[in-house]
Amino acid sequence: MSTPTKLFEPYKLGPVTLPNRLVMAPLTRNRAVPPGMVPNPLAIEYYGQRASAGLLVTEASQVSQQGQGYQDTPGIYSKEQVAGWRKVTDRVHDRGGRIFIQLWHVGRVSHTSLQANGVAPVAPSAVRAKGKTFVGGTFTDISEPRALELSEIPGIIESFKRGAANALEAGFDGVEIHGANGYLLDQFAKDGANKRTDAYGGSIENRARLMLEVAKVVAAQAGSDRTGIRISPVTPANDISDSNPQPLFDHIVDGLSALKLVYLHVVEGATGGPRDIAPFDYASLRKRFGGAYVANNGYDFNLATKVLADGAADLIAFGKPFISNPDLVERLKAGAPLNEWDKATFYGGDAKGYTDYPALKASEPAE
Ligand code: 8OZ
Repeated sequence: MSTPTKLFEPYKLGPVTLPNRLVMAPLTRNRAVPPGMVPNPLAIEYYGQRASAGLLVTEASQVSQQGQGYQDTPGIYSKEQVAGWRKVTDRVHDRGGRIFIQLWHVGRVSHTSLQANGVAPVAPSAVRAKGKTFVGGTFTDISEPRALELSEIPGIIESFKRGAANALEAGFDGVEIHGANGYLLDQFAKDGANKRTDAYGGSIENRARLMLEVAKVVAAQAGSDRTGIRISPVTPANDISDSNPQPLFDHIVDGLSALKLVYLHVVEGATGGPRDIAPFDYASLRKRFGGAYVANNGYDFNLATKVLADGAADLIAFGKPFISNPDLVERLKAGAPLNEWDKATFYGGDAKGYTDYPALKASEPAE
């Protein structure tokens, strides 16, 4: 046996008891079925195969058509989508698992071809993100956005609220608000994208307002003890930036803690990249937040074991290792080798690279 680890100890997350500290991070897979953006039937097997995770968080799922930024990502705004997700949650629960859905609005990270009538994507300000999105089978420049009118903001908040209501109807154990990676809520929070001069721009309080208002209504809808949120204070993902992220996120996390959200999921560093891209005091967030701290980005068994032992996190979210290892929990427990992931099948496609990664053979020792 290796170092003693807390990774396989249970954790009480609000009303839900997790059998271990591993969270499957939200992972975009672009296999939803157009035109309705209903979860692929293969998603039933995909999530079901991974039910031994302490908690599964689904791929980011748009709360409205306007909130979609890439081809074939699933939604959580129509009856058909809710029915599709119901089959996923039933399978996960039949296998003894727990699953939250990630509620998403991409804001400016979109393309006119995904928007109703080909209109411009929406953003806090008319500032284009330099970067690409994936539409029509190829990487294409992100479109020029238009600034949301003040009068449209209640509609955005309402779309997250409806997403939360739909999530419960679809049988999810809870929801994770996507406040990270340069999407709408992160765009409002950070001054690289938010140039507004109204109540949603300028000061830290104003820029944090939309994220906190969304968190408030979602928590009221789903229950604060079934509502988590994901943030990424210093990521450069999707061309996002902020001139002074520490006081911004200290303020945001104070607000989230006051709302009694059940967890704070933090992408530490550059999403899917270096953890040390910019100095940031994550311990400050941990200290300010009353609920569970979920740490993410580049964790392996040893780093996870260390931060859990140090009390720096309660749960650890693993991304790519869960793509290629449906039984990641059992493999880490056994010290068994992990399957390699194939980047070519991350986004789009069929069962290949989705539901065909093998679990350990039953004949191999479990411990
Ligand atoms: C990879 C590709 C497309 C979207 C994120 C939802 O970064 C995403 C995403 C990741 O949060």
